[in-house]
Amino acid sequence: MLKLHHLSNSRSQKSLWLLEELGVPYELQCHERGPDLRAPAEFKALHPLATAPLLEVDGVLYPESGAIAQYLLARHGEGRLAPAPDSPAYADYLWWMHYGIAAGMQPIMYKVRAPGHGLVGSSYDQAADVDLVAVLDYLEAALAGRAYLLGEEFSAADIQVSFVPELANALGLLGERPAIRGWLARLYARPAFERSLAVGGAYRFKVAG
Ligand SMILES: N[C@@H](CCC(=O)N[C@@H](CS)C(=O)NCC(=O)O)C(=O)O
Repeated sequence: MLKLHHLSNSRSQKSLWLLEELGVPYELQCHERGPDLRAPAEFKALHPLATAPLLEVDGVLYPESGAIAQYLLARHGEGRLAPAPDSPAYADYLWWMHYGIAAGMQPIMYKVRAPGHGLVGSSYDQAADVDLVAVLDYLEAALAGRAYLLGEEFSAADIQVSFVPELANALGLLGERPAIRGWLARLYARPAFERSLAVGGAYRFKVAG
C-alpha cells in the first residue's frame, strides 16, 4: 500500500497530483505547516531528512520528490505520462524531470534562504537573481508555441517542472512570461490537479490566471 505524507503548501503537491493522474490507490496523511512555516514536529519525526514529500511503500519511507515520481511511474505508470526510453522525446523528458528538482530549483532555493541568512543584496543573492532569470527564460523559450514541455503530450515532466515557476511567482520573481503562465493554466485545468486540491487542501503556490 502507498501512503503519501503531504505537507501543506509544498512540493509534495506534485506527488499528490501524480498519484491522482495515475489513479493508483493510496492513503493520504496531510501535515500542516506551523506558524513558522516549517513542517510540524510530527512530520519531522518521520524521517531524518524531514522534507516533504515522503512516500511510504509497505511501511518503508522514501524522501525526494524526483525519486518518488520515478518510482511511481516505473511501478504504476504502465507506459503513461512518460515517453518510452527508445522514443526521440525521452532525452528531453529525462532532462525536464531533473531540471524540475535540480537546475530549475537551485537559484530559487538560494533566494528562499537568503533573507534568513542576512544575504539579501549580497553578491551571492545577486548571482542567484541572474541564475533565476536564466532558468525562467529557458523555460519560457521552451514552452513558446507548444502546449506542454514535450509538445502536444502532457507528461510527468510538466508536473515536476511546475513547482519552479510557482515558487518563483511566490517570491514575486516570475514576471510576465506568457508561455509559462498559459502552460500553468492548462495544467491547472486537468481534472487530476483539481482532485489533488480536493483531497490535499488549498495550494497557495497556485499561480493566479
Ligand atoms: N529535495 C527535496 C526537497 C524537499 C523540500 O525541501 N521540501 C520542503 C517543502 S517544499 C520541506 O519539506 N521543508 C521542510 C520544512 O520547511 O520544514 C525534494 O525535492 O523532495
